[in-house]
Amino acid sequence: MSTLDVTQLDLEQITLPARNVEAYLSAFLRHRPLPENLKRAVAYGLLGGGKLVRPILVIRCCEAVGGRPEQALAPAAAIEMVHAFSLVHDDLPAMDDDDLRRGRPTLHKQEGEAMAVLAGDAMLSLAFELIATRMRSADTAFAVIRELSIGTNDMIAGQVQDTLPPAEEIAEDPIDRLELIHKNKTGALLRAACRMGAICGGAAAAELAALTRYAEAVGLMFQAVDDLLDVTSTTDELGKAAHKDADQGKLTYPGVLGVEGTRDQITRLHAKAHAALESFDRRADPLRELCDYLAVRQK
Ligand code: GRG
Repeated sequence: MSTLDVTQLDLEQITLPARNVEAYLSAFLRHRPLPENLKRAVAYGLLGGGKLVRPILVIRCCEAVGGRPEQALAPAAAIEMVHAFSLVHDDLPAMDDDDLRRGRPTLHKQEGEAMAVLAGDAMLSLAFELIATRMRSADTAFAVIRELSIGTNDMIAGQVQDTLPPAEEIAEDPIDRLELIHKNKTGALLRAACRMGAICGGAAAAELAALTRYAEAVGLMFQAVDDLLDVTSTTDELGKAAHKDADQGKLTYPGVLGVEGTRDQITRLHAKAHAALESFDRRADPLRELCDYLAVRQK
């Protein structure tokens, strides 16, 4: 994997669905009556600068099982709202206390703490409103809401395990503990994204199971890369504070496995994600390429 060169990947092609999702979110916000200052805050936290990895996964998983991208657009937009909510709340002084996100001031720095709390709250509930009001099939909407609510709650559990560890020890071995936290904090939403997309595309049980395996490997890999970048990149390159994990005494892949060990782990997880897609045809190629990109991303 380390031989893979990010400049050889067709990023335009891989991220194609992202622009539709941004346009969809922007139109949804424009038409949804809300106080103007709340709308501005939600738009600031939600649009412009994110990689839109989760919505891309939703749409590409839908396509991998034979669905059309439009079938997955509302769920794709919804999961980006949940993700944006988590970032806005994570940046608050009561949590990570960050000033910089996506290369600009965090929402609470821009609009104040109260508005950041409320905008995060609004994004979370607007996500579910979007699915419930925009999806044609009530059965699919129900299944998608099930996945997104479970994913969101597992992500919150992961945040608690990471930042407010429960009194009972969640795992003895540091690598088990690390994987449990990241499976929840980062992995749960990526897993929900893949499952939501697969459901929208009408996946068979075996396809859903395979895409879940893909998502779980990509989820851990995503975090291992994130931990590595925190150590190896600058704040300017990342658009958010670098070297924060070690400063906060967080359990990280480089902290447990070292930098080289983390690179090996990324290679293993990358192979695992590809193996999960073995039974899929060319319609899963965008998922293969996305996995390649996520292994070598620089921000
Ligand atoms: C506050 C409920 C609550 C949860 C917070 C998202 C999160 C959980 C914490 C943020 C810190 C962190 C390192 C989370 C792991 C997930 C992660 C790497 C998020 C960043 O996602 P990207 O890289 O962000 O997809 P962009 O900016 O591209 O959208």
